[in-house]
Amino acid sequence: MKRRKFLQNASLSTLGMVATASVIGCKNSTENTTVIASANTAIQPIVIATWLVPNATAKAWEVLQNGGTALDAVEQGCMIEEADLKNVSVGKGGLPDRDGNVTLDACIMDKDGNYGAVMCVQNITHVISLARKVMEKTPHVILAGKGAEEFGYEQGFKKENLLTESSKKAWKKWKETSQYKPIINIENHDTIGMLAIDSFGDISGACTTSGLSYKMAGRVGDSPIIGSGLFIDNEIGGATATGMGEEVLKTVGSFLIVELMRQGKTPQEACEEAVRRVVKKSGDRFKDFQVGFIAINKQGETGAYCIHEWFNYNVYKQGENNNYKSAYFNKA
Ligand code: SD4
Repeated sequence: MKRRKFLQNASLSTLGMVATASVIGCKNSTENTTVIASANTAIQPIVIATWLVPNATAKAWEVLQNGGTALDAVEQGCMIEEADLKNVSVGKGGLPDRDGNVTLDACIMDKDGNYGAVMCVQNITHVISLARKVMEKTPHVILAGKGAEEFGYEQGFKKENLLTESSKKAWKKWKETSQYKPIINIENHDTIGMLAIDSFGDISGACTTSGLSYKMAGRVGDSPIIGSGLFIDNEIGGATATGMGEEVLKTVGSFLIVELMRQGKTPQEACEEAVRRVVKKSGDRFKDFQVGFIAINKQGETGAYCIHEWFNYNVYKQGENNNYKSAYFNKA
């Protein structure tokens, strides 16, 4: 696992409509109303993504700066990681399952609550785009395995070998002992979950992964599952997850976070509650796995929380691309 460089956890929950706050004190009421109205419509675009993914958030930001939608931003941002051979948890170069096959999961969700996902896909790098095609070009929301792959080729996706020499080498080494045990943060955890607000104030999200390394053939995690790996409600906000998918699935973590925000919690409070829920359900097992969540609300406030130290995330806002260390549960 590469060493990660980050800033200390800033109080991101205080972000948002700075312009609005600064005009509330205006004396002249007519002027005041006008200014507040325009300040409220001056939406600040923002991108947030799991782990140290500055190139991905930069790409998404570029899309937003060019007037693009949050949906385009999260798709194009995620594609950067899918093509990056150094990221062994996403796309091409991802670590394979225990049989040596790289299988990818992805999902995407737009401002209207539309959702598309693919799971257990081999030989296609940009599964986030394939998930978008499922959302936009089929009457379905999920395609799996061979069917998803065939649909991809029909849509013009290229057939590629996703297993790089170095991932093959790592798999062969793993095969010498073949012991599957999740190791907190040392196991590959670079799944990208990305949330964005565009200049129209609309929210979209995307999540793409090769899943847990050396998983059983056919295993699917939380990342492509609506409400677990990702959830967006354009009226409220969005959330996405990384870490041990089985545990996220059991708590439907991302949906939970959005619902907690609907009930008035800040993104930070909602992420913390979701992590506590995961921990509580797991009994003592939480000591052996990591789960991390990030969230954003309609006002552009963000939150992040994880079980164990060393989860981090990138935020691009107001022209600055920063990586932050997440607050965490297990202080033991
Ligand atoms: C999974 N949640 O398949 C994914 C793995 C992950 O960073 O997040 N890795 O369970």
